[in-house]
Amino acid sequence: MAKHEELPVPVYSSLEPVYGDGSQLEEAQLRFNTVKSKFQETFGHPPDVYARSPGRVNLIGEHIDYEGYSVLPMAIRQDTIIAIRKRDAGEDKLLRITNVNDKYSLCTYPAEPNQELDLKNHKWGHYFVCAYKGFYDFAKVKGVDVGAPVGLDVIVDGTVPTGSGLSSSAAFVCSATIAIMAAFGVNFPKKEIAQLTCECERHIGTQSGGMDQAISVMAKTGFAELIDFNPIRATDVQLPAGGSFVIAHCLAESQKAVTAATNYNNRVVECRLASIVLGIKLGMKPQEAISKVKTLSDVEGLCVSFASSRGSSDPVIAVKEYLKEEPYSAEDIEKITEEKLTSIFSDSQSSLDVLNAAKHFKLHQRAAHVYSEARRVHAFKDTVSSSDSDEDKLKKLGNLMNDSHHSCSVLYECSCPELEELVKVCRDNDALGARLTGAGWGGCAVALVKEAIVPQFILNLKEKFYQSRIDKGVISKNDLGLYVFASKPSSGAAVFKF
Ligand code: NG1
Repeated sequence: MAKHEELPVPVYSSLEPVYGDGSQLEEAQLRFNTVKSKFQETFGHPPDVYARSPGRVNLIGEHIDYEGYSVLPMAIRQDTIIAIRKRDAGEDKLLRITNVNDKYSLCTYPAEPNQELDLKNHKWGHYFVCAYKGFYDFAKVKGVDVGAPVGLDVIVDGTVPTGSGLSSSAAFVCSATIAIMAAFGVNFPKKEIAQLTCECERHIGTQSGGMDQAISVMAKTGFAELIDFNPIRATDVQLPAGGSFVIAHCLAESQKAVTAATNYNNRVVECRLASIVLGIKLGMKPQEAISKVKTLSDVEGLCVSFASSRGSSDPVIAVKEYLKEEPYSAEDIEKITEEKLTSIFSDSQSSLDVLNAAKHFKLHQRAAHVYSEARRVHAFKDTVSSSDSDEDKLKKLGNLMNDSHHSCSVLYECSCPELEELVKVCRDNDALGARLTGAGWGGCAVALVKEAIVPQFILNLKEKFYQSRIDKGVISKNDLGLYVFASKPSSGAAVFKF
């Protein structure tokens, strides 16, 4: 039997295979009905086809996907639905993108796959254009003739909260890419779509690692997935019985695309610099390191060899030896690389933006986080498949999540005061472990909680974290269910043709 990542995205004629037969189905039916009638009302035609792709919560493995390391997320039930119609050749050649939520106004773009996105003027519709550009690039590479560009009518309905670290952007980009593919009558193996959608999202200007798109496309109901990269692969992970993951928003929004130069992309650049410096310190010629070393995983072998001379297999030993704890200035690094940083990154405008904005670079801390977090992912997977009792497994998983948070907060500095407060409230209220999830700098925390105490745990969070915010008018009491909820592993992307 073909592995599931080798299969194409499933095409269904009813909602049940994705939404089950309970209250989730009812809710989904309502959403699809609204999408269909709004489509007809706006564009004067029904849609040809629908796609949906879910958000995700990352259980462990933060900020290491772009360094080539495995991560361990699960899909959540919140998703993005897209309805699409390919316009006839005689109609306007425009991409018209609207949303069920009036907060997002109609966006119009030319049906031109080579258009440049105006990244300084960020619009929600840009994410659809990322998918559109990526689809044409991919079709070209695959040698698939999809004909001359035609207009597309599109309606979007998303339930993944934005800026929350639950990957609303990947749910949107994946759903859009799959909807476009379905409108053009093509489908590809899921692992290829996972790769393609990751490249799509880079058109928005973040140097995205690929985890979110991979899980959104390849998720399976009932399983978390260990996602490996180069090549992309998903391995089912059955979580121990008796535990539940509660997702809670700290109510600080993390605007990843807008803050890329100082936050997300900054860390990608720091990791690259750390890996080049490590490569040079461990014997590579500066020129060779600059041209060959892209990620910390590229120099892990050298670090491990060094560590073995000290009786260890931990690459962090090399980090401690060769990267100073004090922040590096650009000049400090240039003395080692013998080349200007602006020249090393000359082919990437978003990296040059990082260099422009950065005062200094914390190479030691970032590398120590990445190597230690990569190990925690495997410890998590090994714990799940060990012969320990479920109770012991849950305890160990909780501890790994706590260690991960500490590393994100102290070494990677991607937390914020609201997340710190929320994680503490989770732990003070009997979570086995709690950590920020996703890129951080706002957004959600995920807590591992014994299933039996979930309702009480959520009530405690309401009282200890959310009530004061409700009183201040930050959120309304009625919306609380959007900000704190328990989540089970849900299914991945799908196409619907009714
Ligand atoms: P968020 O911002 O939570 O969707 C981002 C990246 C991931 C990964 C995490 C950090 C995108 C689309 N996603 O996730 O690839 O690097 O941060 O682990 O950029």
